[in-house]
Formats: sequence, structure tokens, C-alpha cells
Amino acid sequence: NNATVIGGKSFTAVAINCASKAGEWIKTKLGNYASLDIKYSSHDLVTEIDKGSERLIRNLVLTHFPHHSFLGEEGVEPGPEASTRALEDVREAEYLWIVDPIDGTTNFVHGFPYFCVSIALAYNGEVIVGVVYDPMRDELFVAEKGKGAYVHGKRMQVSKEETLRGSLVATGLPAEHQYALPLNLKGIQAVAPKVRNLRIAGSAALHLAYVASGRLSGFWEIGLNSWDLAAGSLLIQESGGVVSDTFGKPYELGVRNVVASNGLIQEELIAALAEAKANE
Ligand code: 2AM
Ligand code: CA
Ligand code: CA
Ligand code: CA
Repeated sequence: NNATVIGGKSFTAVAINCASKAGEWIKTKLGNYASLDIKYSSHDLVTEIDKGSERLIRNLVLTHFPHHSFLGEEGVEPGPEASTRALEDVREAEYLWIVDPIDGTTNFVHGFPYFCVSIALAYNGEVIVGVVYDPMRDELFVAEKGKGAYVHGKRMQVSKEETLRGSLVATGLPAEHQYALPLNLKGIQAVAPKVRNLRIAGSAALHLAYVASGRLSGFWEIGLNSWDLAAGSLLIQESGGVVSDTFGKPYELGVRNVVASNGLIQEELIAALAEAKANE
């Protein structure tokens, strides 16, 4: 597919290079950085390492592709309105890089080793490359539209579990406490008794990568952003899974309330959230 190569430079190769370089640097900074800022509340944190990681990725991407657009979490004011506007501003771009420089900042800050770098490239609004890198385990998850998804160079496949009852499912505890957290607590109350068990490990993008690789059968969360979801969604789709909003509408950029799974438990998971009115 020629669309993925310009002047001999593969988009995917650049995405992988950015994610590994940023990830390796982040890892050296674990437990070893100076300043911690609070963005919105004590639940919403940012460090100089988030900003440094984003700068590194942005510089590398724009050196290779100076005419591409770039949307990174740390380039956007906090809060759902600003992030919606920021996406709308660049959504029409031909090539758009969507980057979360550290997904799982709270874990990073506490030394809990579960966070990642998430990098996606969208072409005319459709995600065509997704890379998620976990530096603590040196795990690189890579997907290209129509070409499958890989971890450690091996093709990934979603789990074959057919029931919620037999599923390990993950979710998140949103930092936004007005709307997203209460809604997701309702969802947790509804889903927890129906699944084998729940995991809330603190990185949406890594949870999505785990659904793609079959380690989890499903994931849902309320109030996420494009940089949390874009790369991981392609990983799942290219591994045979399904990503939608909480009503079952197929994933596209701009979806915030997400349900993702191996496809087999998608309806059951959506129904459990709907029954508890935990979907909007
Ligand atoms: P972050 O670490 O990049 O901020 C955990 O449930 C997930 O929620 C993580 O992917 C985390 O991403 C994200 N998250 C943290 N604070 C958030 C906020 N204020 N609004 C939306 N998502 C947030
Ligand atoms: Ca953040
Ligand atoms: Ca994030
Ligand atoms: Ca982040």
C-alpha cells in the first residue's frame, strides 16, 4: 500500500521509532524526576516527563513529515471541551498524528509499572497506523490498517471467550468526578458480578492492547480522549475484535465512551451497561 510510504519513509517505522525512543527515555525517569503538576484536580496529574516525551515524539514526527498535523495530549488544555475542540480543529487534516506521550501518568508517578506510549496516524480521519509501547516489559504492539496487528513481531488474535461469565474485563476510574466517574461506577456495579473478574490497571491504551492480544476479553470506559483510543482501537480491529461506543456505534475519532472486546462478548457487555443506564 503506497499510501503508507512517502519518499521511502514508512509511517509505521517512524511511529515505532518514536514510541521506542520515548518509552526508553520515560523508563530511565521512573522515580527520578523533579516536578509534578496538578492539571485539574489531585486526580489529574502531569509531569515534566509527559511533556518531554511529547516533545521528543513531535520533533521526530515533524522532522520526517513536516506537513503532517499533530495532536498530543500535552498540547491541549485540560478538560473535555478543550479536547473536543482540539480534535475538531485537526480532524479534517490529510495526515494526523494522535499521541499520548504517557498513558498511565498516575501509575508512572507512583512507580506502578503499567503505562505506555500511544501513537496513531489517521489518514483523512481514519486510523491507519497504531503503535502502543510498554517500556517496562519492552512490549511493542503494532497495527497497520488491513495488514493485521503484531506484538513481539507475532500476529495477535483476540480471545475466543464467548461469555461475559468466562471473561476477564478491564475498565477505568475516570479522573473527571462530575460525570464520568459516577457513570462508570454504575457500570462497574453492573458488570462486576457478570464477569470472571475486573481489572482497573490505569492505562486505557494498554488495556486496549491487552484486548487485542487476548489477555483481556473486553474493556470499557467513559470520558476518554482520541489519544487514549486511536492506536489501541486499530490494534483490536486488526486482531479480529470490535470497538464501538457504549451504544454499539462503530468506533471513530471523537468517541469518548468506549466498549471494546473480542466481538463475541460485545453485545453482552453493551447490554449490561445499558441495563444499568451506565452508558451515557
Ligand atoms: P493519562 O494517564 O494519559 O492521563 C485511566 O482510567 C485512563 O484515564 C488513563 O488512560 C488516563 O490517561 C486517563 N485519564 C486520566 N485523567 C483523565 C482526565 N482528566 N480525563 C480523561 N481521561 C483521563
Ligand atoms: Ca493525562
Ligand atoms: Ca491517556
Ligand atoms: Ca497521557
